[in-house]
Amino acid sequence: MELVTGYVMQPIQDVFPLLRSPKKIFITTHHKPDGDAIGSMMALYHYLTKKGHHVTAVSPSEMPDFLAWMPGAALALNYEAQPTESLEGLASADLIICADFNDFNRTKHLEQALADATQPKILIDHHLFPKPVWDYGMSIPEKSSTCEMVYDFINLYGDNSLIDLDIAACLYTGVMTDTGSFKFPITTASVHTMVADLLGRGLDHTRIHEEVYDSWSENRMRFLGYVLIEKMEVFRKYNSALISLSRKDQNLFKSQNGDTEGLVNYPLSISGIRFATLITERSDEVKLSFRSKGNFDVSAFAKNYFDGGGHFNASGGRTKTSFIETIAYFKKILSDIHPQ
Ligand SMILES: [Mn+2]
Repeated sequence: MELVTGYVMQPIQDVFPLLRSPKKIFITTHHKPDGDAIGSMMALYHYLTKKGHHVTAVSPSEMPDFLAWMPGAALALNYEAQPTESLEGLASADLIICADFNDFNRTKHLEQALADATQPKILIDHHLFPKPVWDYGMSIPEKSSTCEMVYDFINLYGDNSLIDLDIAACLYTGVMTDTGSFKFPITTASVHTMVADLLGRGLDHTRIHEEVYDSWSENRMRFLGYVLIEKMEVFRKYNSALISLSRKDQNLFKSQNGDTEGLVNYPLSISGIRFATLITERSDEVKLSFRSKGNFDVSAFAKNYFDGGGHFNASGGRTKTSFIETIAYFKKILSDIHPQ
């Protein structure tokens, strides 16, 4: 995987001396956080609190219901609901840690405040092409998840024994969700070694699977049925499928925050489909999610056509173009590029 940045952060080990005395630490993650975002943020929250630091964890937007069970989730601030407390936490912090994103614009409304902050900034992330704005950190696209990197960070500091069941549950959630329950190619042996370590401590992984995947409302299940019957187009010629959801579609089943989570993956279960796209109409923009199997690089695709990025097999983008025009544009690109 080619990384053309020319930008070098101080290695994460250089942060350790800063953590020898109690510090005020601000941790945040990306807007519309997923399991890896909240998992890595809360694992760091528990670990650093245990080390004697004062930690403020801020999610840029509300966390989805399927993560509300996570240990300490109620201790995290939601920037959209608690902007004043969140910004106070940022202003008073000695250090800033950014987990599971590598461009301030992924935090949406926190972007400017982070850019203006003068404290040392630390990155722990596995997306491609970090912006050159962090002082210290780890940016490793070959890692399965930011949670795996937080686990590495704790071990590097020699604190493996501090991993308790709360930290383990947070870490497991992120690695499980970002690897598609351990099936994506990025699920290396080191992922399984980490999971073995967590299970060895008595982690109840079955409960976590149930909390995350078997906590749907009846409406969400019926919404999925509607989407697959009415809203999925399959383009056999291009080994591709598209799901497009207008705002009206999203309101039909009293859909909740998080109900579109994972929809983009369903078409990839159709034999022969290698590229799946979800186009979602939001109030202020149109959002696109891309997933692929095999050799089609959806990170480059998102970057080239939709102002986005992410990983080789999972990425996203956005546009200010209308929903209808976006669908037409997408179909045109599809016939131009012929994904294999
Ligand atoms: Mn991630």
